[in-house]
Amino acid sequence: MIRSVLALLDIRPVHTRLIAERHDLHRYDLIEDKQKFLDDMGDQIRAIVTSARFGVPADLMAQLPNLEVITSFGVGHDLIDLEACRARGIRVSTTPDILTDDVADTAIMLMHATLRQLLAGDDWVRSGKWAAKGPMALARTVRGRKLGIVGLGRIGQAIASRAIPSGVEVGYFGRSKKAVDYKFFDDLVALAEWSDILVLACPGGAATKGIVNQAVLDALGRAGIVINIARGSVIDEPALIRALQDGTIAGAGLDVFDNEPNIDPAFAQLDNVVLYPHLASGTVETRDAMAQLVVDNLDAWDERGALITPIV
Ligand code: 8YV
Repeated sequence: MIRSVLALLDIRPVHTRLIAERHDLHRYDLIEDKQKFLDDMGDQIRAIVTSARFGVPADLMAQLPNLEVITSFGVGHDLIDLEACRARGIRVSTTPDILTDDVADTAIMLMHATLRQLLAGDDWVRSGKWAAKGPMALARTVRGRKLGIVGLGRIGQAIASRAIPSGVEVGYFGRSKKAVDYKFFDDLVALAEWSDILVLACPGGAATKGIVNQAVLDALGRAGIVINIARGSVIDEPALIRALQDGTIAGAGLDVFDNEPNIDPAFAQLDNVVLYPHLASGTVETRDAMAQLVVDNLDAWDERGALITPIV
């Protein structure tokens, strides 16, 4: 038994119960006096259960001197200081692969919903405009468009393989050229200039903060759309909002934002965006599989001191 596990959230009720049955579990999110808990119990905590959304705040990590392992529910690790973990010998696991399909599906869903004006169409039907005014204005086809993917990792590649049958040409920007047939760009502005649809599928964190800036949006142009299933931080969000307001780009489909869930209210005023509440991996099946992998990582650490899907 790992003495003791600190969970920052309920990953899934069944799986949280499994952890509680197997380990001495403390639910940090339910503890009222967190500082007292840390003062009393901080040195007992050997493992953290967190998520891509919560990460591990530096001041919390600093108060857990005997922390050995962090198991995160999600694939992004931009809110966990991996260097600090390495320095302290803390091992870290995430839940890769099992969420790739659902996240890629979400990118494709947002792409079609944005281009084909799904929300305007829904409103056209519901509000009675269809009966009152006749057919809605036509949308634009996806076929023949150029799809630029920022970050051709597992999720980026899954997006590409789903987009190709829709008749798009794929290009990508990333740290390195990959062994794929898609067009490689070593410059993000050049990718945006080439693209009709720019899909962000790169990790968040300092290395990608604000890389989709005004120059990139200008290069994407008036008919261009942005799809973001990566992190809000990848886009200079004020620049994105301005570009959507003044027609610098045509639209956006967004699963992620700065300051979630208290996002900039300007988004709700825009009729050229499709907004989704950071739910790309949010299916019962995928979230259950992710939660099971968190449980399995904890057990593997407990039983043999090894993680199944380590990143550190
Ligand atoms: C997580 C995510 O599911 O995996 C990631 O990086 O952003 C999401 O898929 C989410 O953070 C879980 O809370």
